[in-house]
Amino acid sequence: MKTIDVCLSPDLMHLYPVGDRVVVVVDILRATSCMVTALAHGVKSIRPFANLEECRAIKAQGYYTAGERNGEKVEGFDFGNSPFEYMNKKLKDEKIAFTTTNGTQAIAKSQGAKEIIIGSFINLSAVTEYLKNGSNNVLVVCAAWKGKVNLEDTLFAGALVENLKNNIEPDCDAPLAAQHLYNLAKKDMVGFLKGSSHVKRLNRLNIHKDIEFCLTPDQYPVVPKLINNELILTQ
Ligand code: 3SL
Repeated sequence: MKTIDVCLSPDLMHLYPVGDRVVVVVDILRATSCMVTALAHGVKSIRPFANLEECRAIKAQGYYTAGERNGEKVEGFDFGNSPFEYMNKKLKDEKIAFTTTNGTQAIAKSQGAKEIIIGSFINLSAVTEYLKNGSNNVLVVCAAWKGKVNLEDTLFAGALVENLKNNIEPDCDAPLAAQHLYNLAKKDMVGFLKGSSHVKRLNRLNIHKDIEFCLTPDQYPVVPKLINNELILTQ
């Protein structure tokens, strides 16, 4: 049987060889939720950058610049990191260069994987089906917060483990821990996450509606995939 493991922080990536795995990068609040929303609403491609200045520089090549640092839109960028900004007709068939505090860093640290796809609650079932049908072992990479484990990405990893329990076997204890946590939280994820660090951080910035949106499963049946350094929809 195929296996699924969970890397709870990008700082633990050295423990996980990725060359033969499909990596699911997850940053529920909010980077991967934005990526899924943007592509589902017709954005042509998203180029993720770990480095802010490299992201800024590529604007000259016809990209919109987007993203945040510490939750706030980067000065001079076209868009920030709220999924609602990407439900925008102006962005149809356009290319976006995207950089965030944790999400795009996790993508950079996953380079070398057999495949890199993007997961969030809003495309949970599509990602589940994709992994069920694939032939590779799975690693879920939680973007976390500056190396520190967070609850919302762990819950998503647990949701995948739970959904795939008849098809893919947990590789170690992190997937089991995530699965238990998800089963505790699934009836009311917003309530479960009330005291979590990033929810408190976003609430301090008055970003409330994004939280509920990002925790609402299955809004888009799409699976963004990294191909030649660009996230695109292949199906
Ligand atoms: O760290 C990230 O990648 C962001 O998603 C964080 S924030 O939600 O924009 O604060």
